[in-house]
Amino acid sequence: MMTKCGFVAIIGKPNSGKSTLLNTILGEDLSIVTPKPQTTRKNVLGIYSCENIQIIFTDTPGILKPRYELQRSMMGYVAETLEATDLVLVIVDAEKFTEIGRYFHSEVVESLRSCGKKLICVLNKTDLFIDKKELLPKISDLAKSNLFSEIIPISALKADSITTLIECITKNIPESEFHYDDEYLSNQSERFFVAELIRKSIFTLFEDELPYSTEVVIIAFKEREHGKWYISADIVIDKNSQKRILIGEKGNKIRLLGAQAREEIEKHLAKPVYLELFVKVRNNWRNDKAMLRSFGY
Ligand SMILES: Nc1nc2c(ncn2[C@@H]2O[C@H](COP(=O)(O)OP(=O)(O)OP(=O)(O)O)[C@@H](O)[C@H]2O)c(=O)[nH]1
Ligand SMILES: [Mg+2]
Repeated sequence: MMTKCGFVAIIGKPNSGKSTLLNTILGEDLSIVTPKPQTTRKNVLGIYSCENIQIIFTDTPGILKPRYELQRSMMGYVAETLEATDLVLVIVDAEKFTEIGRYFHSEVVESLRSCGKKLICVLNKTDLFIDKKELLPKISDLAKSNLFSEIIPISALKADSITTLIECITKNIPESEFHYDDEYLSNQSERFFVAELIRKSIFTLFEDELPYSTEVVIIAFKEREHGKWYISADIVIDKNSQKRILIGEKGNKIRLLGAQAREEIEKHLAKPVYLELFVKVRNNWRNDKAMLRSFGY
């Protein structure tokens, strides 16, 4: 049987719904989603296999102008992904989009134009429009930009037009053997996904700067045949003053965080888990290259 297999990058601005789209396509909460921008910090690989088609998606951090070293390496992931891909999905938030020049910085438009890859524009969040006619001027502006070979309106959240998108991707990937066994959903470790789930709980429980100045490092990950798996993690913050907020009155906040994260992790691993969290202060880690390297950036 003829098989097709290709690498597809998912790029776009923060909060446009890249991770939601990946999860909807895979039917699994693989990449963390929160209402806050800049949730995704590292690439997340997700493998879709169906009959004779395999699509290897890379979800990337949202495109932004870097202010920290951390954000600079986040943008490094986007650039790297663009190089090693067969096809690029550019996710555009239909609610925020009016015209291309206002939506994307001109540098972004130029690098899209010169990247030499086929670009498919995915106009997301169409569920927010009761009158779909309001999408027409947006689609026509996107078409006028001459950047995209196709423009596909979808709702990642409501799983609207996902089949159309998959068909369009399938047309644009090469004939090839599968790269991965069709049972794999990702090639990334459980440790990575567990750290992401703890980060997700931090993003949902805390406001303002705190989620952005926090990193999670898995210290121990012990799988057990019988009984609970043991996982311990450091929550790294960049100022001593954040400790009080993270821990809360008599430890109520960190307990809540632990309980919420443990629930998510148990769901993900389908195993009972004992989770221990430690708070560590690493001053200004977001601008410390050596520290960032040790965190895997
Ligand atoms: N109404 C609506 N909301 C959506 C849709 N897709 C995503 N969202 C919401 O948009 C927010 C951001 O979604 P994410 O998937 O985390 O966005 P992202 O592009 O991965 O964001 P970063 O990782 O920060 O770059 C979440 O609150 C989602 O529920 C959609 O199709 N419709
Ligand atoms: Mg994301």
